[in-house]
Amino acid sequence: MKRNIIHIDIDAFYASVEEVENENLRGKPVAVGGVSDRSIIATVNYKARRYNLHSAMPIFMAKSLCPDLIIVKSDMKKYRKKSREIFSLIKSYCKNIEKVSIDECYLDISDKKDPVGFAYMLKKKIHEKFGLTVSIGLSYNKFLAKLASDWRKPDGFMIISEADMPDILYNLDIKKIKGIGEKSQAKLRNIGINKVEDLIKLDEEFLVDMFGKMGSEIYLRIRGIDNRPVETKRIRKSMGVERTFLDTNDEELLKSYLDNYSKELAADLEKENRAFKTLTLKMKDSEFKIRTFSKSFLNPIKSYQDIYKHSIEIFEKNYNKKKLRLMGISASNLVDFDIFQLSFKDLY
Ligand code: TTP
Repeated sequence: MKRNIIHIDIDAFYASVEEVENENLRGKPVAVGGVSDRSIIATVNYKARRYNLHSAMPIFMAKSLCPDLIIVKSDMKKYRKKSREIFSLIKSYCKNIEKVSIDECYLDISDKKDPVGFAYMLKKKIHEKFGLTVSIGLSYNKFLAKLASDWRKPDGFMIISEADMPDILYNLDIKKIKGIGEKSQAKLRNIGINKVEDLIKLDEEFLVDMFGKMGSEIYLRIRGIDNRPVETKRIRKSMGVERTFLDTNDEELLKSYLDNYSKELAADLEKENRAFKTLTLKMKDSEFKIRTFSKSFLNPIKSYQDIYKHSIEIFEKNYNKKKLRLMGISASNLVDFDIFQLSFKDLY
């Protein structure tokens, strides 16, 4: 049976939340991030995007491109709370919801008689209650719904039907396909493959050779095929935080990022009442080479202090002084904290 799936993405999320809260910001270019020149931007509003500002850009660079830029210090607690409120409003209209990030979700609305009307109704309700605009994509699978929501940002609505699919997909640049990283893009462009219409000529084996398991996925996606269900009760196998930043080998700065990530990860674990037994540090250097290092614990951990201490330990042991452009930490081997406490108590 043909499904109807929508992907909802809040526009310039953190910046929009700040604009709604403070009317002095409206109509002006706004960035949310760290406030010092050495820090980077989390996001910018659409006004600031006109100056070519974007996420992960260092503040000093953003200021030089847009001298009138207003920088607001990010407040994760506030954005998390807002995100919970928005998702709970959406959930009151559709239970088949899969949250994929702080500001994005999929809904399976195959049971709704008027999917277009439903999508517009949701846009209106979210705007009325929170003053925020969202972009929505409607299609018959998750991959195309996400592609559609990205198409007409901000405040967009786009439908990709089966009939539209070839025109939209085949013209797409290969960089738009998830799983094709910058290195692979360069290799493909070298052999004259720039668009999906070129990529589609390659057989599955070639793609598997090039991308591993992901190759089969890419093979299907570029043909508009994606059978993944909207998973309403996704059991998370891991939780993590990662960010791209301006290439640096400044160890103090890198450690300060780990400090921030540890706080964020601890807050996420707290919210989901989880602890974990394996911590992984990921480092991507300026040549895009990724290295990961893990450490496992007999007793699960969850506090900011523990996460920070072990992240620093893994970092100090393995950092090779090369300039990094991305770093992340993730928690796996997750355990439910209540169960953990229970079994712990039972033992003593
Ligand atoms: P996105 O959905 O990627 O971006 P956005 O909502 O700001 O803008 P768009 O309208 O293009 O969707 O990210 C959601 C939030 O996550 C964003 O508001 C800030 C945060 N974020 C970071 O902190 N660092 C990053 O590098 C990115 C991409 C996002």
